[in-house]
Amino acid sequence: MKLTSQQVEQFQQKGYLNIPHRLIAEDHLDLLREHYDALFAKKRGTSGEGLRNLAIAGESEQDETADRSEEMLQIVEMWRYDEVYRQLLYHTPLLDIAESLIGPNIQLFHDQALYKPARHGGEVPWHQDNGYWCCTPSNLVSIWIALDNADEENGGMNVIPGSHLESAPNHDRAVSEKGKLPALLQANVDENRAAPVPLKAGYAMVHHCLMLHQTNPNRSQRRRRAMVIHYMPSGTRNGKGEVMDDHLVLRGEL
Ligand SMILES: O=C(O)CCC(=O)C(=O)O
Repeated sequence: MKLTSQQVEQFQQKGYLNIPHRLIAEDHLDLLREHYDALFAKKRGTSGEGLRNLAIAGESEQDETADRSEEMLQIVEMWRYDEVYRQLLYHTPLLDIAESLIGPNIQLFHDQALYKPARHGGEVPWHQDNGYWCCTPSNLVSIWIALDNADEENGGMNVIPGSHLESAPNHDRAVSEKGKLPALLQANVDENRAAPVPLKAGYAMVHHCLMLHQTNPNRSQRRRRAMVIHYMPSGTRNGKGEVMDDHLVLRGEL
């Protein structure tokens, strides 16, 4: 289902949209959760095989004295490891939303699973996605899918509405109470402007790559599993100025 013109206008003004209709049916959600858990279980304890803990606090991610008690676990390119996640890239309800916002020629920038375990799930400080990516033109959109109910208690998404239309903030290396977070960036924001975006499992939000957002630590008894797919209009250039013609074309053409 394409977005209505009102929804597109809302996205253009606010930089994000809480999609009001369910995108992932219950049986599909069960399958995604099962494969998600299996992959995280398989990769737990490995290093250099696609699983990262973004919440490591220390001088570097390799620093042996770093604090690893918080976990903001990430697997990038889930689709390369698992057929169910490869198929998710072509899920019509998701691509319809992307097409409504970036047009008919859609490539995958990348996807990622972002898992905050119960009780010790780490934070993701305020940032713009393009603060990491430096893509041009900066027209990428991300669909962030809740695989569990995600809210203020377990590290759901918070946003600064309209921030994608403002001048770009500086991003510095993030610092938490436990020290430097070598894997993460951080921008200064006026938190009085922040708005939570609670989502039920199977629902999603879409955000612009310049819209500032953040997630809190998960101190609840509930885990927070999320999956995000980053879409780009064909022809987008990476931070080195190269057209990414080797990335998957999900709909339309290069
Ligand atoms: O899932 C999270 O906690 C952070 C998500 C995020 O920053 C993103 O999708 O760009």
